Amino acid sequence: MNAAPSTKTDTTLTPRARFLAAAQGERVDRPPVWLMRQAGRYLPEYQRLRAEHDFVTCCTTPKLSHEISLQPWRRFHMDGVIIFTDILMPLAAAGLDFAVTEKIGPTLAPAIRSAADVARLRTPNAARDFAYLAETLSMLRASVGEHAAVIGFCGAPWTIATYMVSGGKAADQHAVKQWLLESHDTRSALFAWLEAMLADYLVLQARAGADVLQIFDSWAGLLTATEFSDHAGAATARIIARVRQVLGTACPPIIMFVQKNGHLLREIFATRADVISLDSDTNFNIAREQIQEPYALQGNLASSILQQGPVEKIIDATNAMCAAGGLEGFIANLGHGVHKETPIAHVAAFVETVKNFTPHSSA
Ligand code: 1CP
Repeated sequence: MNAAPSTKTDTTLTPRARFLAAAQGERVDRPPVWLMRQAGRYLPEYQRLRAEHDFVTCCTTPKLSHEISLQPWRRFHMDGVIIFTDILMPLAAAGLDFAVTEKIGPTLAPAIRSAADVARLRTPNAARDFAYLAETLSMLRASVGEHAAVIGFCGAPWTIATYMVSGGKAADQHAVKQWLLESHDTRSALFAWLEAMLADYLVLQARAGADVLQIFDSWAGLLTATEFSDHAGAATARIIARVRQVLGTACPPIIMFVQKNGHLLREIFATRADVISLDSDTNFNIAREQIQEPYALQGNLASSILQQGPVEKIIDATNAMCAAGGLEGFIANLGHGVHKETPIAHVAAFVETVKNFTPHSSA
């Protein structure tokens, strides 16, 4: 990708070093691998813990969130371990009532419908209100050492806003999008509040031990390219600039995820994230042609293939994905998250295939 890429193909490359090198666009021995939503409901050991503790307790108790983050890693040894929490968790510190319940999903109350509602939100004090998160991250950093990169994350303002104005999972994302686009005062007040809070939240995670940061803008793929760059992308770009300004050279690589992103690649690039996560409909070569600058990519096996299998199909599709992604600036992942019904053997096949990948695997 770079004109004269530095090459890290040494067989002693640790998983953490491999992940960081790929995120910075460098050449590595094989692609690093992890899965979005790798911790959670497809794992029986997660289900057992959740039967005993509610979701918020799992996130705010470092012993539990550390354990849940490590559950998938103990089984599969991915190159990255993502901290167990949720994009909506920081809102609990703002005085909103947040819960996750079976069948309903996440709920937030009260819903935000005006600039006056935004003015009533408490601005979290990161060091105090997210101390539990810092503790979990430093425990994870100590537990995995060089054997994995620790991934911190947040939701992007656009996606978090869709949950805040709906009081949870939106029944109709198109209606929420329209409402947010038309409600200028509420949107600008809410985005300003979210940007400040999320920048502090990411800085805290980096200082506590996150090696990489991912920003999830799951619902921004419903926007047109212009709407994205005017609103969702602009807000994320300001957060990224702020985090880099505060952390300087210690700033971890930042991965940007949008669920449906084929029409937004240039606009996502403009946020200045280090890595763009591609959905399963977008081809790596097309993405590289569109961006035309050295750039790291992540993705993009379809979560439905991982769920449905069979294993031979997963192996073939994963090898094809790695061949297209290449050894330079590519992180192997799914196009979106692991589905709850995914068999464990399928996840194992995916991770193993990437770990055994050589440029000849998909010949
Ligand atoms: O036990 C349970 O029922 C909880 C289900 C669950 C889990 C396991 C929720 C509620 N959140 C999480 C953890 C989570 N969420 C993680 C950490 C685990 C990991 O990745 O391994 C992460 C990164 C998220 C991110 C997240 N939450 C996103 C962005 C990614 C995506 O999937 O698009 C979104 C949109 C959410 C909101 C949310 N929280 C929970 C659910 C079920 C949802 C989706 C709701 C919806 O469909 O609108």
